[in-house]
Amino acid sequence: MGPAIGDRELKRMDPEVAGALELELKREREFVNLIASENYASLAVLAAQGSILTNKYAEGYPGNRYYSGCEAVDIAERLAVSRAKELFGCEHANVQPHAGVQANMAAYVCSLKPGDTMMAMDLTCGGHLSHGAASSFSGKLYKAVHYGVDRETEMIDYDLVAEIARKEEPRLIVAGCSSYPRRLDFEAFRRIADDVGALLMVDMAHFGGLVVGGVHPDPVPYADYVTGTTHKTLRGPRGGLVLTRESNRERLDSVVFPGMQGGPLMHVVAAKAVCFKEALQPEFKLYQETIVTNAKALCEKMGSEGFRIVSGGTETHLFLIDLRQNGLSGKEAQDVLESVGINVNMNEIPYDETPPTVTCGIRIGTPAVTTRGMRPEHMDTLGGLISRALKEREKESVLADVREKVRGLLAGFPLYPELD
Ligand code: DSN
Repeated sequence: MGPAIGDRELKRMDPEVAGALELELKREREFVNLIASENYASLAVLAAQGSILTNKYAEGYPGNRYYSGCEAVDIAERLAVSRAKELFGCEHANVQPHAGVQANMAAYVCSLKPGDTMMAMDLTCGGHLSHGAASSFSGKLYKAVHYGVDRETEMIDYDLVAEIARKEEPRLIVAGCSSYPRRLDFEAFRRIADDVGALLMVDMAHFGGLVVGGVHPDPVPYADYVTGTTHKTLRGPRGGLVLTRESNRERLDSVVFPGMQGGPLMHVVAAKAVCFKEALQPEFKLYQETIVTNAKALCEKMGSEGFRIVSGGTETHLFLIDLRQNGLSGKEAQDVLESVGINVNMNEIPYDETPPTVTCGIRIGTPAVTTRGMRPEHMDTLGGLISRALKEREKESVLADVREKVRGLLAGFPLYPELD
């Protein structure tokens, strides 16, 4: 019952899918992954996620299910809930949301009626689609208003957030982002929410691991609901979770099931329990600290190479480069870097007017390379290679040389050697 990648039965029964898994393993090994939202789950997480628990229906909650035979999955879910509570120091955790958007939806349904006003970070300034973007359910069901970042500093101006809140009187304020490189001030958000009688939700999908590691402020004491994902900086299975106070427990649990979801993905819930156990180990704190020092080191290197860093730096696991002065779009930069074995993602920069399929910037994050074992000195090398590839992108000989050097760098950081 190991991870599916090594499963002989899969190769026998479905060589095409087995081939896709093998191709993905090769790709993950041969590329430097700087996509800020990705990571490499442990073999223990993969084993739980690729397990027989996928067979079980378990609508309801431990001890109170709509199916018989839930003894084993109850153990897994109770472990996941109690470990999440210990990890984040919260009163209640719901570990059933299938993903981050479902976790956000649960917090919205708990807090809002259709048509109510919610206020969140603007998409181009670092917010997420599910924070009220017009194309998302959140922008269709609720009246979404947004705050952004200051055009000069490219950081949140909390006085301006307060001013917009007083004008719009939202029922819910959302703090959280997917491409904002600075720490969030939850005390300020709480003050603003209290001032206008709003609830406060924090979406820590990106920085949940940093919170555990003590390298990002902790939202739990301030927020009514904290939502998150387990597969980014937390390095677990693809999934979501919601934390709240005991007084909101019944409401939240009934909103997730039967309100929004049917059977929970018990194999994923079990893998979340494993992820939380890993995150409770002392070395996880060091891992999170290194993610941030790596991000700072790479960001400084890119700055010293003459690239414009949005907001002038980073305090988290990610940073953004504004490429307008370099004469290429985010999409072009993403493609050039992919051609030399480096994955980043094109990303809008604050007040970007290009389509999201083009963009003026790229987002760079260090959770995955840190899992792979890289340290600040490697960020210096990597930054030099990224810079050379982008600046000399027209010269095939330079790109070939960079590609070779990327391969050489990765040789020192084997990935999933046990899966051979
Ligand atoms: N797609 C994720 C990210 O890359 O930030 C957020 O859902």
